[in-house]
Amino acid sequence: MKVFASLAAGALIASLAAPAVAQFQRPDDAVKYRKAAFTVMGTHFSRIGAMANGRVPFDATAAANSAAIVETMSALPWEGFLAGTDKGDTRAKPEIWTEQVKFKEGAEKLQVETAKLSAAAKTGNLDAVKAAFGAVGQSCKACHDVYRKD
Ligand code: ASC
Repeated sequence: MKVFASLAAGALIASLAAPAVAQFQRPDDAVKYRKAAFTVMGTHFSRIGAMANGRVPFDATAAANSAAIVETMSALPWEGFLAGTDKGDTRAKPEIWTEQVKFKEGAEKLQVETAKLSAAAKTGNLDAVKAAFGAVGQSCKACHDVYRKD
């Protein structure tokens, strides 16, 4: 038991000390992961946008479902921004890695705003959804303007 406990503790320490890249098989997998998260987030955000802009009728249940997905997805891309993954099939600008504090602030701001969007969507009030949708969109855009290549 003692041996098992020390092995388990050793494994835990090793996993905590492991470089972030160990979370992915290859750096390219980290790029794919963050892009996948953004794709799912953008898909569901656009569905809410279509309702907020009156392009499709407001469906409160569908909006709430999409908003919950957007909120969940907004937590995910960030672990994919491993050091060195500004290369390859990505529009991520190198400034992400030289401005980590500012980048993290943007990521956190997005998560705050998507939580508000999800709360607004649960009320079923279209005006509340519109306002929260706008705030999330501004948060998306703020980072894209600075940290994403066109
Ligand atoms: C979207 C989407 C984004 C944001 C951004 C908001 O629907 O895919 O990246 O909104 O355009 O400014």
